[in-house]
Amino acid sequence: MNATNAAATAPVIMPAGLDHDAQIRDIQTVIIDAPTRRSHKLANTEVSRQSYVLVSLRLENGVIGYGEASTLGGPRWAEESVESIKSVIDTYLSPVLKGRCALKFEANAVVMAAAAQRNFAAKAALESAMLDAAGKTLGLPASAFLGGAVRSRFPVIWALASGDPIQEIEEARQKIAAREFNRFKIKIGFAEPAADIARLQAVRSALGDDTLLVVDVNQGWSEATCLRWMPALEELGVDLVEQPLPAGKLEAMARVARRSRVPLMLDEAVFTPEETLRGAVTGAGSVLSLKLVKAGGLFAMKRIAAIASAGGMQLYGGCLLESSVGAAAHLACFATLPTLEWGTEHFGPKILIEDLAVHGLVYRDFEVHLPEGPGLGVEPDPERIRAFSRKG
Ligand code: MUC
Ligand code: MG
Repeated sequence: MNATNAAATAPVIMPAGLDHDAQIRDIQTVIIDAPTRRSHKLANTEVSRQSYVLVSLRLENGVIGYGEASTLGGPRWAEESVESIKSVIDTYLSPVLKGRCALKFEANAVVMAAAAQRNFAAKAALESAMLDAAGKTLGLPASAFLGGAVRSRFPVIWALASGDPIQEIEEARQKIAAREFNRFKIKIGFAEPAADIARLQAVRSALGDDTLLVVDVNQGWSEATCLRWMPALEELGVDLVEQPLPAGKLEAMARVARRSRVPLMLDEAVFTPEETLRGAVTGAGSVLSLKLVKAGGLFAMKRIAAIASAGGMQLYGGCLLESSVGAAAHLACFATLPTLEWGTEHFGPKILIEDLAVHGLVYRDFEVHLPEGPGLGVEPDPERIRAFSRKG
């Protein structure tokens, strides 16, 4: 027998009792609609309530792990909605996971992949809950299962997305004064390009040339619009332009990237490892936004980050307005990446009027901190979960 076969047939040894204690006994899902401090506008949607599916996964030892799946405007940002996520988990994923050991993360991912195609947000929420439960059982942070943290604080970006430059300048100034955020992302693509550029000009001159500015077009421009307006973004000293073109148009985005002096970031265009490889090979972007709703889990997200890095891309810790529960899962993975050139944009907990966690993430001196403690290091607040859970 060669070494590979020997490894495949060797029994998996678990510490005494753990295989039984860490068995998944029950999985519950609830849809949450949490009000935001202001309306958040994107090229393809606008939200004033942020919707999540909260997963509670109970082990045989009584420990409960939590995971969160975030969406933006129903199935508008991506194809999953909270209704579909809840239904896929309840109907297809929970039944195949129940009775399995929560610590067998990769094997559980294989089982989920066989039970449902794609549905990445649903799978990521379940894997987050497994990591939370496993960490609480063993007294380890979730990051320990991914190789351990190489950083515990992240420079953090705030998104300006009301569409009103006066409000946005005021909001940015408040964030800087509170020493929470001094880097900004601006959502464009919902107005005529000339109006977007005028709005950007106002924000840029109010915040000064040194302020880091990312522009997210959310697929709102064509190649022709890019040819006409990218020079104006360069002129304004924009640091990064995110997903200007529709997700499927990688070659067109590569042509825009070749002409641009501002780096382009791939977001909606890249979910899977194969799409990551293609994004790198075509040269469609030189930065990748990492999100659990795209990757389908923390282990997969780490693999995608490695493919992107190997292809020459820089990494950006993306978000989908998660609460501290979902954001903590992202940070657990981002903390273990050898490089994370652009830090993260996990501002979600701060845009909610009330975060879903008891003690949410800490934002201090323009950085967000990796929570300490076992598992994800944050606990949902039962009162708020009850208050914001969808009735009926
Ligand atoms: C996106 O496309 O990046 C993340 C931040 C934000 O403002 O919108 C989301 C989605
Ligand atoms: Mg984006």
